[in-house]
Amino acid sequence: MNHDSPQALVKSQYIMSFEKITLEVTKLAKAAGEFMLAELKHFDPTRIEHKYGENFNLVSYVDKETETRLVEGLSGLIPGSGFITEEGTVEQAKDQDLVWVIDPLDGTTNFLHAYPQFCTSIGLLQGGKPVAGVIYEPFRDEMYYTWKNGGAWMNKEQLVVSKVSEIRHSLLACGFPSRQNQKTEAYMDMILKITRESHGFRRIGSAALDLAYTARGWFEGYFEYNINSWDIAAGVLLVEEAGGKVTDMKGGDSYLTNGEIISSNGLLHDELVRMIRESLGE
Ligand code: LIP
Repeated sequence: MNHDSPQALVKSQYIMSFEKITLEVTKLAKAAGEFMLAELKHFDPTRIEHKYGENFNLVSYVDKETETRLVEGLSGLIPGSGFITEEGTVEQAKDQDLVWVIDPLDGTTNFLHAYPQFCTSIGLLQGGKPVAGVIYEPFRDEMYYTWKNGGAWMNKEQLVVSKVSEIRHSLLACGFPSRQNQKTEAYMDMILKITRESHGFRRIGSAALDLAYTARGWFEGYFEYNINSWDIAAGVLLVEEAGGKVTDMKGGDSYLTNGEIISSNGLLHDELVRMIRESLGE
């Protein structure tokens, strides 16, 4: 794909194509990553805050300041666009057609422990459907970007999902919900079962990177529940544009709203959905 080939949006009044918008967003993501790395050098742990009074639900001024900077830059890219953001530093979208969905620092707990797997994740929805996405992992200086029908890219290299077609030959990723609920025991039993029937799991602590690593073929699949739209809005399009598949845990397409996601290379998706639904009794 020639990045310079303008692709005017058919039904859009915007002068920039999603391709050009995406490439502009990579510049904002890069600046956000540089800010995170600079702050990490002298981060004071006494500045860790707890959301909702929960010990495991962490945030800091780095998340909030990064979000503020991204919102300022994105507002100029598409005037009148709406925002759905993890830290709520801006009025949240109501009925705008184009909406940015932002996790300014995905992998917050990793960052606060100086564990180097975190990123910034910026998705763009049109009519509630992903049309562009950028994920930047500053420690590896790896920029993932995608736009609808434009392919999935990392530092100008086109991404393609893995060709492994059976769970028993797969490496998977998952997230563990921090809050206990009625599914937790069945979910953990399922993790144990699938661990034995695959090559194992990796739990990164960043949904956006789980999706990016699935798009680049490192993982054959990633799933999680109790996940937020801002964690996955950019990564779901990246996986689909790399040839993969994304559904909710019932095999439907409500993953941006119902807090459940299963993503994969597409080849073993049905098997993964079946195993998860059997384990959760759904
Ligand atoms: C994180 C998600 C991850 C989940 C963590 C946390 P945050 O987002 O990306 O998949 O397992 O509990 O929610 O809070 O670092 O932006």
